[in-house]
Amino acid sequence: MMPKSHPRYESLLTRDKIVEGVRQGITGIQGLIAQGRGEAFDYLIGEKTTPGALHAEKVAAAMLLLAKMPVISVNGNVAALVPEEIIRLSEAVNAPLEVNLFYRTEERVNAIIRHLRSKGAKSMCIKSDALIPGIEHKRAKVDSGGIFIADAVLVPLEDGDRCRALVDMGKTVIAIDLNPLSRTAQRAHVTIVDNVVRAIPNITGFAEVFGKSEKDELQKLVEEFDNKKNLTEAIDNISKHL
Ligand code: PTJ
Repeated sequence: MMPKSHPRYESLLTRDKIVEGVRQGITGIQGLIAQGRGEAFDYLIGEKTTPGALHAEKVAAAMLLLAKMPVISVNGNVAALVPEEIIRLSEAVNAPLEVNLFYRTEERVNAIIRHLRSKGAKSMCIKSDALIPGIEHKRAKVDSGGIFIADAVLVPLEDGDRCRALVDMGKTVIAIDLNPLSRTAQRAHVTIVDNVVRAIPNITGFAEVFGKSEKDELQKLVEEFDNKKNLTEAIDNISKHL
C-alpha cells in the first residue's frame, strides 16, 4: 500500500488503477504505455488543473448540454480510471456511454460494458453496426444510434485519426488529452489538457450547476472559446515548468 504522505500519492494510485484494469481484462496492455506518457505530461503541468483547462472543462459542459445528441466515448483507460465518474457525467448531461476501442477486441468491449453496468450505468449504446468513414475497419465500429449520429462527442484519450474522422463527419469533438501537441489535441474543437481523473468530475460539476442556466449564456461561452489560444496557453504553461 502506498502511504498517503507520498508526494505523488494520487499519481501512483492512478497508476495502480490502470494496472488493475489490465488484470481485469478491461484495459489494453498498451494502456500502460499511454498512462506513462500521460504521467510525464501531467508532471510537466504540475499535476493539477490549470485555469485554462478549467475553462475548457466549463465550455465542454456547456457544449454537451447544448448538444441534441451528445455521446461519451469510453476506452479501456477511462473504464479503469473513472468508471463511476463517467456514469455521473453521462447522467448530468444526458449523454449515453459508448465503448469505442483503439485496440478493439470483442472480449474487451463486453468486459467494459459489464464493468460499467456493474457500477450502475443505464444509458449505453452497445451496438457496433455502423462504421466511421475513413478509418480502418475494427477501430471504425460504432453504434448507428450512438456515436454515428451524435452531434457532439466527448473523447477522452482518443487517437488522432479517429478524432479527425469524427470532425470530418461534422461532429463537435471535445477531447481530454494531457499532451497539447498530440494530433487529437490539435484537431478537436475543445481540448482539455488535464488528467481524465480531474477533468471528468470538473465537467460534471459545471454541468450540474449549468442545468438551470439559460441556453443563451451557455451559447455565449461556447462561441467565445478559442481552442488555438487554449492550446498555446497549455504549451506555454508546460514551457514554464521546464
Ligand atoms: O482501450 P483502447 O484500446 O481504446 O486504447 C486506449 C489507449 C489510450 C491505449 C489508446 O487510445 C492509445 O494508445 O492512445 P495513445 O496514442 O497512447 O494516446 C493517449 C494520449 O492520452 C496521450 O497523448 C497521453 O498523453 C494521454 N493520456 C494518457 N493518460 C491520460 C492522458 N490524458 C489524460 N488523462 C490521462 N490519465
